[in-house]
Amino acid sequence: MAKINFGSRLKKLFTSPKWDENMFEELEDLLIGGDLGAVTSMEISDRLKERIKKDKPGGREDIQNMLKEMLSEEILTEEIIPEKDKMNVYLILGVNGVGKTTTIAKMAKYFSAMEGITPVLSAGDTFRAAAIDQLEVHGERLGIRVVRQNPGADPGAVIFDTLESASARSENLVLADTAGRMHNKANLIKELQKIHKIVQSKTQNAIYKKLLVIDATTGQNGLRQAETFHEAVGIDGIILSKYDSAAKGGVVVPICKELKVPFCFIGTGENYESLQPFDKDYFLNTLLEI
Ligand SMILES: Nc1nc2c(ncn2[C@@H]2O[C@H](COP(=O)(O)OP(=O)(O)OP(=O)(O)O)[C@@H](O)[C@H]2O)c(=O)[nH]1
Ligand SMILES: [Mg+2]
Repeated sequence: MAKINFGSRLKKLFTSPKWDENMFEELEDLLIGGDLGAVTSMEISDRLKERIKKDKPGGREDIQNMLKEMLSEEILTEEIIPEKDKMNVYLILGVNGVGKTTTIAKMAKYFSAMEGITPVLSAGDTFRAAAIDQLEVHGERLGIRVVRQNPGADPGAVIFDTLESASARSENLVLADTAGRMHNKANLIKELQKIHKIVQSKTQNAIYKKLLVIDATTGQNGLRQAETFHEAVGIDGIILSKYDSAAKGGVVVPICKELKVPFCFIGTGENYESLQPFDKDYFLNTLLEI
């Protein structure tokens, strides 16, 4: 979308004096432009039309709230809380640049504040030397141990090592980084499937989750990323990153609708504190400028 925000445009549309056929056509276009996808946009627009006929809203705010309610019904969320008495392993996935490594650091800080949870970071992105260093810097700043090997090492082996040493040290939360880039997409998928197999074989008594990071600013592409990763290894939860940079993120709705995978965290900035459990109210109020 161009410069004006999705939420502002919706507000302007709902302020119009007549809620006629034209408005719903424009609404559908706006929703598509807001990354809700063609099918969802049409459905939502039709449902809102019915609802307006039936419930006779008093004005713009009423319609905004009707839309919010409809979108809220489509969004799945789940709070992720590690279990103290078990080994918890979270494999963080996503294409390059979405915010995986930063999110791991934020999660480490977030979870280490919970009583009885001791995180350890696993430098599973061995594809780039800088990725290992980046994780190590976060670990140093946060005072959290990082398990690493040399660049080019087998990521599965790094994560395997992390699990072994974490068990020996009574650390109970492994946050594992992964590469978002390989020579090509098929390679990336194959590599992830390999890592997944290793972790799975090693975590029969652990709580193992594969969490995908989606960048809020990438638009419809986010749905394709989610489909690809879900098909390759199965995703247990999604983290929406960079929700601070623009009022974009409509893609959350078609992702939930299509894949039935819940959103668990929302990232709203570059510092360690900018991570919260995914709250639908916050998400939708920001998206719709309510
Ligand atoms: N504004 C904003 N920036 C973020 C957020 N999360 C991450 N970033 C920034 O996004 C950039 C990429 O973050 P990384 O954590 O390195 O992303 P990555 O997915 O690990 O990237 P690769 O390892 O290259 O695949 C960095 O400049 C981060 O500071 C967020 O929630 N908000
Ligand atoms: Mg990274």
